[in-house]
Amino acid sequence: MNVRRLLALLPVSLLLLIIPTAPPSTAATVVAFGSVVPAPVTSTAAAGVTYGITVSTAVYADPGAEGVGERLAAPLRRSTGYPLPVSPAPGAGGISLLLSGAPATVGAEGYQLDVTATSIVIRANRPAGLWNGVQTLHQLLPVAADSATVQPGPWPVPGGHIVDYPRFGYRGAMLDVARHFFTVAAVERYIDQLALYKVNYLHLHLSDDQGWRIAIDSWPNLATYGGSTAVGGGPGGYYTKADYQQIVSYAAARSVTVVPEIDMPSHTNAALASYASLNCDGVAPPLYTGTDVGFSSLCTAKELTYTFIDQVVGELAALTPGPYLHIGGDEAASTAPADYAAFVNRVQRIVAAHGKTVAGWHDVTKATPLPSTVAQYWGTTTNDASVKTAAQNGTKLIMSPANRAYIDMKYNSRTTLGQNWAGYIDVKTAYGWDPGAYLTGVAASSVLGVEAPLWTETLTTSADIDYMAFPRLPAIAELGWSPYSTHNWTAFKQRLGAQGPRWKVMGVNYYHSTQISWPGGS
Ligand code: IFG
Repeated sequence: MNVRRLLALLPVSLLLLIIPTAPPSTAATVVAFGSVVPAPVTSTAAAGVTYGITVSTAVYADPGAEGVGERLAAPLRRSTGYPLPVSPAPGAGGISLLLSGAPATVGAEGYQLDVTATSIVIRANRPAGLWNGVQTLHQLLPVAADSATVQPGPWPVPGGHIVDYPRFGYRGAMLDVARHFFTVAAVERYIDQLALYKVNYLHLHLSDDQGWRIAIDSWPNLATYGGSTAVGGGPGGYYTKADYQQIVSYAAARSVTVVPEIDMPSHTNAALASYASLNCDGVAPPLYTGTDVGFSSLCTAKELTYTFIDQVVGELAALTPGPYLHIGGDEAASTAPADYAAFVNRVQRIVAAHGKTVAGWHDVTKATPLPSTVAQYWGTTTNDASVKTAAQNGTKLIMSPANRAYIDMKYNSRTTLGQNWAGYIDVKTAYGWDPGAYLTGVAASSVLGVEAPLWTETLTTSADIDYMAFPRLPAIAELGWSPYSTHNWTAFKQRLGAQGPRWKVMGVNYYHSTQISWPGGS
């Protein structure tokens, strides 16, 4: 009996199972080699050359690069359906992650990427460099590679050569989990998004007037009571130590270092409400669910305050492998200036005693910063006398000017989420400045890098985070990574637009800024 007659005997339903009804095969468009954000130091496309990832493609990783290899392969297995084994290097063809042969110029975080018709090779001096090279490769994959379900191929990667390394070592994002609490999963989701743009620090604003978000064994009410609400009176929440360690290790596996912040002496109502003894008058204020700032202050005159800080900082430092512990220090309107300076000077020594480098909002330059203390600039002017003096005395800065980098600011008057006290920040504004030459009298050598703070008075969901962070966070990330010689709005907005189709596949709820042309209406 011939096949035709056999098929004719089969019920239609079974036939449909047999005949591959492949979805309309969208021949994967090859991503433009020059569309990477942040812009690499050097990037040369090999016209007409593509590498095709196939069912037989393997990842070859040098010792120490296996984790990076696995994090490259895992999402690709999900979207291609291919096995994509990670095997010890060397290997012929395939995707090689090598810790030798990189130019010395790429330093600890840079890499060299070569895509030819027969292989993809990423070379770096450190795993962090390979990780950054993998982020660039990630952006060169067809956007379908970010699909959560198996997609039909092909999987072409554009050919070319890149040598790349960062301008600044500190390329951060801050998430305020105090005004509104965000789950471990939501934070991990944000880390995945940040990593794609080579952000390497995540500053978590863990405490404020409206919430205390990290369990401290020696002061248990901080989390259980101080973490029980939020702006607007919602249920709040907090991280157990295990939760915080999960965030830290998830971040570390993606070359992101967590910077925890316990804001003090102001922005402390949640702590003061949790323990009457912390208050100068021995009376605990009620929990606070509004959005005012500057009304609270730890009791700088009480010795218990410093015992409290020592124990909180000690427990947090023990959970934090990163070098920095952020003490906040902002908006201390309810602390007399002399008391504020004495308080900050003493707290810096407590943090240092626990082996951490102090970071603080630039208000701490009103005290006497330790030589190693890092001041985070959040002003809206380009001239700040105390910051200039501190920088000239050796203080290093993280640049977060509120009218450029505060991505909780509205894009424009029509943006429903966010605030506008620092003005509107559209994409061009977020991109249009040079962190190394922003403050009068502050040399580029004083600048460690940049950070995009996302305050959450008005934000409650991951979709809200997406909307405010994208597309502005990649702009800040580019300012942190790319040479200023590549700074060009016309070129940047083209590369930024090319990210849109990938964000769509990733399910990122990004703002379709009218300053950007989004290909395919993505
Ligand atoms: N300023 C406050 C934040 C937050 C912010 C919202 C700093 C350092 C306004 N302090 O920014 O707590 O309320 O844009």
